[in-house]
Amino acid sequence: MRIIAHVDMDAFFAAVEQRDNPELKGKPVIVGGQGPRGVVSTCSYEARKFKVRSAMPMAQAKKLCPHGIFLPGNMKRYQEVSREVFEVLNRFTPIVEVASVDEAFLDLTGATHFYNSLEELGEALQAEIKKETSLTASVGIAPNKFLAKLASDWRKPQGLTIIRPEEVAEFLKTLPLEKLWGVGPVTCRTLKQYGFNTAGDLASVPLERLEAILGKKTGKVLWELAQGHDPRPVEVEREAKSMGQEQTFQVDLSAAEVKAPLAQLAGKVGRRLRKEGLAASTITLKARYSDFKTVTRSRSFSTPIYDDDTIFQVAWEMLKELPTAKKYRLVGVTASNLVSKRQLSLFAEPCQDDLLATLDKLKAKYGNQVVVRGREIGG
Ligand code: TTP
Ligand code: MG
Repeated sequence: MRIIAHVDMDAFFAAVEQRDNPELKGKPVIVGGQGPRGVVSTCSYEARKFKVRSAMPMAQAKKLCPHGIFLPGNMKRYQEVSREVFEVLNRFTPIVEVASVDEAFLDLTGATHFYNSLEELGEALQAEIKKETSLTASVGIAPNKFLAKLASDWRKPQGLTIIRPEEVAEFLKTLPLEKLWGVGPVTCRTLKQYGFNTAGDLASVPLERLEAILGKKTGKVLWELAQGHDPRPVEVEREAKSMGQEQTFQVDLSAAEVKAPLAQLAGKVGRRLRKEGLAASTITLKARYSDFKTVTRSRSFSTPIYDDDTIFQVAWEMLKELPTAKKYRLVGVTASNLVSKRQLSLFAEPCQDDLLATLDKLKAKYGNQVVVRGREIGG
């Protein structure tokens, strides 16, 4: 049997702010976009008493908690602290999967014999994180990832919840469907129409019944989860470290002629980022001149990006800064220092996101040429 832990930092962005500025300790701190359409990224537990929540419009948070301390957030800082946390986790096992900026899975199967009990192991994780970063974490320990994540969420902040194999059925019996991995609002509504309300309800019918309602694939996955089964391994490097696209030209091109292909490359990189739900803190331009000399230029941002326009603008500016008389054999655009987009609600632009999603869908269905932006054909 495997022993999997899920570690989730408490009120992460807000806790970092409170740690870096002790005057904020014990106060309702709300981190999020400050613009008219800004949303709450997260808030301290003091602010949660006023019913402020992640993803809530900032204006609403201000009404609920007028005396709160509202901060714009500093992604670069949170990523630094995040790395400190992951370093601590790596002392317990090399099998650490970074699930988000403040969340990780650990396969501790081989580490348990150093401890007298799973409680002791969980407490050691929390204590070591606290000692090194002065931050608190909630920890869940269970036989698989699905259950470990449920467990870390069970009691927050500073919770430690252990689900032993013999406790799994009891734990799932009353678990609302929404908590099952991959159950979105649509699936949830469908299942409720058939009278299912909890994981226990799903577990109590034959597999074929769920396959008939949800299709073979989804039906099986959910039925297995409802039994408390989750075979997924802890994957050490789940996220790509970078994603890039490059193009070699039939004939060498001038800077002006490179503009259109560069825009197409930026669009491809943007689309891949969005498909994976990622955003890039760094964009790198690669250029090979007609004499085969190759140069790269990089630019980093504190607000990670994922839209074609910005990726293109950044790459194009870097290209314009290269010596003007050069001709190009090849150009490439690479996105790196990737973060998951969920961490970015701080900066989200809903309208732009809707447009991008629609364009991505069209291109996936009808091919890259279905919608072409002016600059991609030299406009
Ligand atoms: P969470 O772990 O979901 O939230 P949290 O750590 O702030 O609070 P807790 O775990 O104690 O409930 O997310 C981690 C960070 O990701 C969070 O600090 C801010 C960011 N985040 C967003 O930017 N937008 C969101 O909608 C959510 C849920 C999180
Ligand atoms: Mg958290």
